Amino acid sequence: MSDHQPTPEDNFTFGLWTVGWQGVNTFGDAVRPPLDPVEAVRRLAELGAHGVTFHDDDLIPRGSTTAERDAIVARFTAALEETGLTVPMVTTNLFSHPVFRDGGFTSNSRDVRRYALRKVIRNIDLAASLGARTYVCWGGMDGAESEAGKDDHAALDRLREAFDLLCSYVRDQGYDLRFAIEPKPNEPRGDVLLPTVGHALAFINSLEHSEMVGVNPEVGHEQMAGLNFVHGVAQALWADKLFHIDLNGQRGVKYDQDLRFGAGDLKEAFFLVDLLERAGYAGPKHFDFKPPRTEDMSGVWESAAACMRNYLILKDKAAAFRADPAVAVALAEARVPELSESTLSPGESVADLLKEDLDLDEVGRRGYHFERLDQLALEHLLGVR
Ligand code: GLT
Ligand code: MN
Ligand code: MN
Repeated sequence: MSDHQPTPEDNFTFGLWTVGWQGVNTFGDAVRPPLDPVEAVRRLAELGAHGVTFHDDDLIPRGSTTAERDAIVARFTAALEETGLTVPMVTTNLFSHPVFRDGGFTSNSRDVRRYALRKVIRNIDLAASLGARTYVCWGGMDGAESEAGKDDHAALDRLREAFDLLCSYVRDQGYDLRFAIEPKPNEPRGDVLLPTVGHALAFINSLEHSEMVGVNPEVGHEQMAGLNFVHGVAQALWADKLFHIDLNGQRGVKYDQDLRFGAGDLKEAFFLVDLLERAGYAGPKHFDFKPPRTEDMSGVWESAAACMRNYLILKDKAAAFRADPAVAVALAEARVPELSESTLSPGESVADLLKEDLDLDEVGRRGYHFERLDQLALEHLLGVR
């Protein structure tokens, strides 16, 4: 039985903007002091994390000179070397500055779109130099409050143009880097482009180098749209597109809560961990949460540690569920393994299919006993089995 203490082998990662969130929101001022990225690196390493991620502006304040930038990167790199923490993913801030008020890659202003691309390209160079393998693109400002001001067809064309250009840049440089699109239905825009995993997957198929682009689904973002996150992740895995994942918690259809992982919909968190572990997902398990404004810095670190601990607890619970003989019986009674059999046997034809008949009365009476299975899952989660 593990003690649920994370180690770097667990591949847990955190954004600088998560533990560094000062708590500024629409209604409230900052409640916590700025967090030095080097302090974040040291504390995350002490807690057992594997890596740290950042937006360009999280590490290098806007307006820094080249000399200042170099000094910041050197100091940060030294902290990484000292602690062994890695940088598996990097992303770009295309949302805070007023120029991005109508988006980055899809702003109606062509000069803003060109600036957004330059900002990403410069940060891709830094990402590659730090050994990052994934570059996340969250286009939170790429959207609209009114259909009147946005030509969606043109916006999708511009989005495709941006990804085609970024993919060819990465190829030309010979970087070992893939992109992961992060969907979100709304916030900060009234409606965001590519609002769900499904929209993103369909868009990716239209790209010139679609093999270089996957998704970075976030628990709360699908749940904000009332969707089942586990189903979204399952489809991303099925499409071989789960390049990265943002783990956090959300309670229902409301603003983006970014609770610590495990808070919010605990049962969906259980089935998510079950899915990721059984699928052998080997990418970073990245926590994108916001420690609530009620917390001081000690509460921030407690909250970060709890994200990892909850994942490991759920991993044990899910493994125990799968190993339970009563679950094996219930799965068989629920005909779950039967879904993995192809519907037509090899060599069978449509003619063979048409020959058959089904006793509708008898098969219509068949119960599936999913309640038994679900209750077994719940009892494992509740710790009574
Ligand atoms: C922002 C957003 C997150 C994204 C980050 C990546 S920034 O905090 O709410 O979901 O993952 O740009
Ligand atoms: Mn979020
Ligand atoms: Mn996120």
